[in-house]
Amino acid sequence: MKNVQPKGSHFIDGAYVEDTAGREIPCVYAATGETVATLHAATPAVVDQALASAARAQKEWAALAPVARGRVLSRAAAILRERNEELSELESIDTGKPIQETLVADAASGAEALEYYGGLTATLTGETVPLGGDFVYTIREPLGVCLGIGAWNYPTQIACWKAAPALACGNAMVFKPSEVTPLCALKLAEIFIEAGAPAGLFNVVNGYGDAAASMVTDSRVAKVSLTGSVPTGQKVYAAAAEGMRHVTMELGGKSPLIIFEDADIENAVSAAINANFYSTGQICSNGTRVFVHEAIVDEFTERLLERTRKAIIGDPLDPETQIGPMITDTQRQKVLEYIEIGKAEGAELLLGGHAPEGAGYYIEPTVFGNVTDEMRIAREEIFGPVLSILTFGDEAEVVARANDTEFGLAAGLFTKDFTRAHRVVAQLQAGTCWINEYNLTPVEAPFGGVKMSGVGRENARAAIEHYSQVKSVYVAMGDVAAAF
Ligand code: TXE
Repeated sequence: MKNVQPKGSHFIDGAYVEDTAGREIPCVYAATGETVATLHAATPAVVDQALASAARAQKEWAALAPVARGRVLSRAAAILRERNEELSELESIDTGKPIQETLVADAASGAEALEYYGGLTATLTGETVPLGGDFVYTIREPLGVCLGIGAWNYPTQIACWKAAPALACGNAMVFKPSEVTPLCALKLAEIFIEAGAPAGLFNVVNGYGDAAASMVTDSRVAKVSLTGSVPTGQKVYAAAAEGMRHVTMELGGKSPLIIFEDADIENAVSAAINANFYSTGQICSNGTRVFVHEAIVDEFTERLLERTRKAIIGDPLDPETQIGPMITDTQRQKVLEYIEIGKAEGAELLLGGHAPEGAGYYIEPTVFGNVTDEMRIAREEIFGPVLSILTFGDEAEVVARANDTEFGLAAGLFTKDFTRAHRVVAQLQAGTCWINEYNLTPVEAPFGGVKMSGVGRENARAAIEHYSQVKSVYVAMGDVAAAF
């Protein structure tokens, strides 16, 4: 294993920073259980240094011409692309995701976000509102210092999805990665400096939840964007409310994937595979409740099992590997418990369900049949490679059942009937829907949840609304009327 120990645990004001007084953060390679790097959680002094330098850099950054800010983002995108191979390898070590995924889905997706917002930066303007003589003009202003808090499934992508729109709007960002994937965001911080960003504009503070919590309520923080679980989202949202801070919450899901009787079965099976087994099932928008019309459920299930049996589980750094380990042993245990719950609830275990012998936090891709709506495996976010097949008879029934969840992140459907596709999508309670696809999240499209899955939107122009505020300026062209 190559040496991945960073020069310091944090990246602040343009340089690596270390404070060994902070609690240890072991970075464990999930494929072997080996500790590949040891970092230290941020102490209050480190947190203070990060916020102070971000506040300083934000003023300098916001004073630049927008086109100059955009150029820095575009350069950062180009560097991510040039280093894609090296960054993908690090991502695979940090997360355990297969290299064949990380080569196309992580630094590459981060680069797209930076390209998109790099181009958008100089187009962000206010408007003029005529009032018949007097007029109003608006100024789109940055919020200030934004705090990004990341989950462990997509450390590079999450950092870029938050940083790119934040910086485009003239903000600075302090990013707190998940404690189980502390490595990748540090590289992004290096790249921003190389791309010409002022020192302090994008700082990385590693630590546990308490380090992030201490920043959520700091008076220097104007906005908090979290990707994580619903319980953490509730805590962070409530804490941010105290100071009336802006928030974006990208939280969990239990999304439906509906396969109608006229669907193209091979495409539907491909989508179900992507919606459940990509990144070993550790994706918030996964379509884990696969509703299949009763007329085709046997054919669909047979093809799904046939194809899933061929999945290559193995070393994430082997280009042949399609399924890597879970992120941690704790997460694997949680998933194994859900598999036991599913069996006890009467679901039929059709495939997998076991943790293979040997090192690493592996778990077989698992398929349950005969799942019913009230089972916990159909109601709770498992966050692992567990697919549940539920059957349905008609459209109104499946729409009602698909919506019968506290979550609302995503939904997908397969049909050749376009009238039905649009009719059903209009009724689905989800922030992102796919027709005859699943889990594609291009930067050009807004992404985010409804109900308990979150508030705000990432990506696209929609994110600009969540990283800026509008000032209205009334301009009088005549005398002031007063009563006396
Ligand atoms: O997430 P958390 P964890 C789900 C998934 C998983 C479970 C727990 O089901 O099993 O969540 O994972 C920081 N104030 N998802 O523990 O706790 C924390 O340090 C401020 C789904 O990793 O939500 C980390 O950086 N910050 C999800 C981030 O929040 C706090 C992706 C997320 O941690 C904090 C990840 C606090 N009080 C997990 N407590 C998805 N749907 O995408 C923790 N953090």
